Formats: sequence, C-alpha cells, structure tokens
Amino acid sequence: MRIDVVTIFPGYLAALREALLGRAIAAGLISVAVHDLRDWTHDVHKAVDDAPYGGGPGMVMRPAIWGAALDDVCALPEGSSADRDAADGDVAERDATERDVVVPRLVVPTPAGRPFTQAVAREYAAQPWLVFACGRYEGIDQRVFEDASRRMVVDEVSIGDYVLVGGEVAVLAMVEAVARLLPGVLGNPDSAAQDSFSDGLLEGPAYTRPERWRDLAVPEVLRSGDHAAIARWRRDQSLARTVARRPDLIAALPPDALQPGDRELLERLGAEGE
Ligand code: 6GU
Repeated sequence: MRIDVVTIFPGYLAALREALLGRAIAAGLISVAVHDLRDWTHDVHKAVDDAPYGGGPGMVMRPAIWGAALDDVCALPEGSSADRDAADGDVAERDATERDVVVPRLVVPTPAGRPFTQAVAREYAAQPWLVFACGRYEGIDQRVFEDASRRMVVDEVSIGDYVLVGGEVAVLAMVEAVARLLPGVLGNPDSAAQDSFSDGLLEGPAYTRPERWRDLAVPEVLRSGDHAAIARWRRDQSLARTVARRPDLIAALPPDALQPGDRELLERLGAEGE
C-alpha cells in the first residue's frame, strides 16, 4: 500500500517509522511519503492561511496551495519524491498510462468528519493508495475537496468527539489502524481477527504469569484447560464489558451477531438490545 501525507508539520509523522509500522515500511509492505505543504508556497513568508470569508476567529488554509500540492502528490509515481522514504530505492519511473490507472483515496482528518471506525479501517486497508491532507487552523478551504472529488473519492473523517489542533495525530492513529490489517504486518494474523470491534464487542481482560500477583489470582477457568468453558467465559466477559462501557455497541449489534448462550448473560445483565 502506498501512503502520502501532506502537512505543515512533517516532523509529527516521524513516529510512522517506529515499531510495527517502521517494520512494515522496511519490509516493503507499505511505502510512506511525507510532504511539506510549504514546499508549494511561493511567497517569502511561506504563508498557507488567510482570514475566513464571513468573519470569525482563526484562519483558513488557502485553496491554491493545497490544490497544487494535491495535484502534484497525486501525479507522483510511487517512490519518486525527494522526501520519499520507500522501502526499496529502485522503484523506476513508470509510464503515464500505468500510473494513471490507480487513483488515490483522499482522506481529510477533521472533527467535522464522519466517524473513523474499524469498518472504515478495513475499507481503507483494501485501497492501493491513500493520500492524507492534514489541516491546521480552522480548516482547509472547502473548494479544495469539492475540486478533488471530481477526480477521486474524498473522505472527511473524525477519530472521535473531541478537538485536536490539527490532523497529524489523527493520521498517525488511522495509518496504524489500517496498516495492522494488511497481510504480513502483524506477526499473528489471528490478532486482528480477535480484536475489539471485529465482532462488534469489546475484548475482555487478559492475563499472563504469575498465577498469583499481589494477592490477585488469575481467574480459575483460564487455568482449567477446558476450552469450551474458557471460550464461554471470554465471551461473557466481552459481553459484560461491552454492556458496561459501550451500551451503544450492544444496541447496534446485528441480530445474527449474538450466539446461542449470549442472551442468557445479557438477560441477567438486563441489557438485551431490543
Ligand atoms: Cl480527524 N482532526 C482534528 N483536527 N481533530 C479531530 C479529529 C480529526 N478527530 C477528532 N478531533
């Protein structure tokens, strides 16, 4: 998968090279290029923002700079930019016909966006190419996205109901959520399959050795060797935790998501969806 990020704070994205993501980049599973928006400015101050039409606080990022940046990034062959850090340095210049076939998905982090969920992460993981446009200030002139949507799918997405100063941290969160779903990125593919949200429920608690720590014991059932009992216990923990912490998820479960045996616990907790 190819990922491009356009930002006025390229340094923020250095964290992408760490840990799991860093290994995925080194292994050639993902290529990441971070572009400094100010490279597309022409004035001596490298100004990227201006006052909002209609008045109000804050500044809005100017359309011409973003338009030129996105045009260029979306036309760059993978591996060609000066600041690109592709896994392999031998990505050759491809001819125009080949490179015009793939159109990126443009992702714009904004608190005014649709929620970024595990389902959206799965959708993005199926894309060959994502371009992230990080806004700061009060946002980016809306015409940038109106124009881009004539050529590509544009998603304005939010990572939660709180306000960040800019999109960079949201991009780190989204890229991590997407990358771990790509084949080969996680050591054990079952990890992604068993995640919180993969079945619409939160994951229950986990334990490792020692059996007793500060007078606290590991639940007996997990040491029983009874695999059916362990599976039932884990499922009940998962259901109980979801009822307590995220009742909205229980209410949103599709009817076929509940297994035989789930209803008993939910009724005991008084949290049946309907
Ligand atoms: Cl995606 N961006 C910004 N700037 N703030 C946010 C957000 C995104 N999601 C929640 N708050």
